[in-house]
Amino acid sequence: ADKTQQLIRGAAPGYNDGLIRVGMIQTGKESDWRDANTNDYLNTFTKERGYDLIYIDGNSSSERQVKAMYDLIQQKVDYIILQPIVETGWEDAIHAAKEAGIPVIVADRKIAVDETEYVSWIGSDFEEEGRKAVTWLDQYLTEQGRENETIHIVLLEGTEGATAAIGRTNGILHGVEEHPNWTIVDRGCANFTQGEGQTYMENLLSKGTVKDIDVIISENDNMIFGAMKALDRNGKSYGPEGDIIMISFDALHESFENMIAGKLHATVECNPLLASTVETVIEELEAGREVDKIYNTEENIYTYENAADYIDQRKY
Ligand code: GYE
Repeated sequence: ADKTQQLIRGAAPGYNDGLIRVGMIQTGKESDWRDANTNDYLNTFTKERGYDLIYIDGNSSSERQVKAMYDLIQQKVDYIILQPIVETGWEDAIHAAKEAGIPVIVADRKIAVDETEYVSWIGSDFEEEGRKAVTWLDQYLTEQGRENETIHIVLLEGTEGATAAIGRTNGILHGVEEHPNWTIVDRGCANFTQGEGQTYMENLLSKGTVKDIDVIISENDNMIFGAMKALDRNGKSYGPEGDIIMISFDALHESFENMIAGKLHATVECNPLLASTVETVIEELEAGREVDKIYNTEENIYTYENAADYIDQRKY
């Protein structure tokens, strides 16, 4: 920040230190993706780099997140970064920030409010991620000569009402609809956590209602790691060296290890490193320039066939 900006800033007494005060509302600690995302913010918005970061962990509670927004407004921060758990329930809090003249930058998941209420949204095209997973499955089954077989799919879903879950589910279900021989034999929410992924799969296997599982699609890596534990305990084989086709999302380093070990077929990349784009938006606003409404991240899909080529470059 230049001198003029430093003088304007810090209206609240005691904060006239020239730092840009940024309030950040995080979802919680539900996954390894989330840890990478949190660390990225903590490493970007440092005092050394000119920021005073007020980091708030939402503890997986939407109410807590909304309350945090009002707290930050009261503290008169310069910017609010919002990473919402769910899309709904934000109208009043977002509007209050706007009235207070505090720019809100939404990142990762989205909020269901008019787009004039916030500055920008930075994140992934989750529906496209879902489509990538089914496109890969389609190709793989064809390669295996199984394109006309009945394919029984279990879908492990992320948090209800979260953009990442809504988008991925939509992309996946559209793909399933296009294949009359594919059928979802079971689907349910495991909140993006490894523990719930394991419990969900253990319950499913112990109920015994689903006889055939050809594919498990999990809306993040941690839930599939949990599912793997449940499969192990029930003596079910999976991955390229086993029976069940395993697909997940995020592309964590641990998933590359699993793909190399023959336990995971494919993972759709979702980039958690959003802080530098958020910072760019703040810098543009500081300079009085216009910013885009949407910044999408570039993403790939990785498979057990190419995992060894990429594992060394993976940052999270
Ligand atoms: O896939 C999951 C995390 O919102 C994109 O949330 C994010 C998702 C990510 O907990 O692992």
